[in-house]
Amino acid sequence: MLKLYGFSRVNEGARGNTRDLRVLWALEEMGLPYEIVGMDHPNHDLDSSAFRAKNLFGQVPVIDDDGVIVTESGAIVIYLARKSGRLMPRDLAGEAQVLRWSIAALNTIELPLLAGWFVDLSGGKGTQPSQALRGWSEMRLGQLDGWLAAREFVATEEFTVADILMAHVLAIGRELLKPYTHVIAYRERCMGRPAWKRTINAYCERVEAG
Ligand SMILES: N[C@@H](CCC(=O)N[C@@H](CS)C(=O)NCC(=O)O)C(=O)O
Repeated sequence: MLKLYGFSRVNEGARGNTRDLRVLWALEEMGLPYEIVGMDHPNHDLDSSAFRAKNLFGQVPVIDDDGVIVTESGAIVIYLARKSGRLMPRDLAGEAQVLRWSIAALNTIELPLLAGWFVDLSGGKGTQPSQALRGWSEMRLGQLDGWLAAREFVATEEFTVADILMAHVLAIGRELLKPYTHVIAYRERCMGRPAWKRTINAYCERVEAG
């Protein structure tokens, strides 16, 4: 049975936003059977040598699919899409669009949003680097808004794993999103899916704050 290493306890600020949710959401959409190996972050479960042998960075999510270890949320959801034949076209051209937008989510969009969030959280709010990162984020969100104006989903006409990654990444910049109405509508469209609602509800019941 496929094992997903995800949080069972994590600090209050991160709870509900952690990247294991990307994988849980994908598994729920695909209907693949799996079991969760709960990791207690405050208890330093991620620092154990057994876990570090699976992910040298000591981070979740990780999957162990009968000995196939995959880390990195983007790589995991793409692996699961290929395994299940769901949430990604099977033809090369369609798959290329999913790869393109998965990498755009994790690099072009997540990078400025995450860096800006981190600088502000670390006491840099209002500083020149914080403002520069905000400007960078706004530029990318404006460009994405234009792309989404005439599209239901980001990569293809159907919902794909690229949408899981993009919708989840956009949570980081929630307060910056306000002017970008197409981005907001897109995120709501993705997060309105029954599989996401089941995923976040089960996570909130299971994962403790600590
Ligand atoms: N690039 C990785 C990042 C994973 C990551 O940042 N995981 C966080 C939770 S969202 C984590 O495990 N943090 C605990 C730590 O770094 O100690 C991915 O996309 O999977």
